[in-house]
Amino acid sequence: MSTDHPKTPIMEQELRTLEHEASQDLERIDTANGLEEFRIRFLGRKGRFSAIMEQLKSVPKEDKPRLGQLANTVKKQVEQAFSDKKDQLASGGGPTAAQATAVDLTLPGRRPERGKLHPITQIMTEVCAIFESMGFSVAEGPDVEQDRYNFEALNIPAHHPARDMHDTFYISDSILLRTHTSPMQARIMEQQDPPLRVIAPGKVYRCDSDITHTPMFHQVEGFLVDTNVSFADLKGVLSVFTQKIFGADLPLRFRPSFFPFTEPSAEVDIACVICNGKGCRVCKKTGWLEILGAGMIDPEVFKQVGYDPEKYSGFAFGLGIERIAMLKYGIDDIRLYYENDLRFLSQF
Ligand code: 2NM
Repeated sequence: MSTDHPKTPIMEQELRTLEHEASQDLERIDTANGLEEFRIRFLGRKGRFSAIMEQLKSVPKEDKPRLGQLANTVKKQVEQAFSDKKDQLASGGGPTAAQATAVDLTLPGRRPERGKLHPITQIMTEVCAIFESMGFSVAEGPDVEQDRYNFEALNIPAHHPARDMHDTFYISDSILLRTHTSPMQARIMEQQDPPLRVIAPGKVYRCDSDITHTPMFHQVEGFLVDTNVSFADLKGVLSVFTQKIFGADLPLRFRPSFFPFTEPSAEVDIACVICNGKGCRVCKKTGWLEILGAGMIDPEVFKQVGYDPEKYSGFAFGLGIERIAMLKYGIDDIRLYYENDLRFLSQF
């Protein structure tokens, strides 16, 4: 409590002003000379503090302890600020020791998030690598194709009912988006003579959309042509492939089927990878999953590309990458692969 002695409130006011001015002055100082001037002005023998200490002698006795304490506190603060500033200038103007320790430098850094390949790209790469390990080479061709390579050369003439299976996007009467990657194989057979072992990976297009179909999807089709190629060779190659992509000793099943470009043709099933053949939601209680189509190349295709069907035989197969990815990961809606949702994609 202050008394009504005139000097007491004035001194208190003066101390507060001094504190404020000192801190403002210090902030502006950026040279050692400036700092020395500051010291003389505030803390020196004839400085502002000495003057106040002098005045302190003449305040009433009952106010002395309180004002003395206040003067001491303010002086200590100014001295501390002065010494911090001195350190700061000495360390080249960087942060003071107090400022520097305000940040915890021992905290771990923030790592940038790593991107990764799309699951379809991953499976595509894996499938190609397996066939490459069996001596197949990889050929890529145009997504926009001629009717001739997409259909005619593969034994699907105009008005053939098999065209209905393909839900084709036409660009003109004779130009279309390829509905499979086999046009590439017709192109290769037209240009090169057997023996041939080639796979054609890539995007294909069909006007179809539901939980198991998207209008664009990925296929890998492959073929092998030589003398004396048999259905047993096809079975051997496909067994190696399914074992490598789904796991060893997986039972396989060949079911008779029809494709215009192969005869005989088969659809190939693997024992359900989800329930191990017992029957579940994914295999619709059958215990089997269809994973690819295959067959012995139809002599009619050989005639179209100028091979002698009496001399050569071959097999071919085709598989959908999205379908393999769905079975491998137990995904029941194909559209999830194309929604760009990182919560989904980052799991693979
Ligand atoms: C399949 C099923 C069966 C196939 C045939 C050919 C070609 F061009 F060599 F005749 N390439 N791919 C083929 C055969 C594709 O996909 C389900």
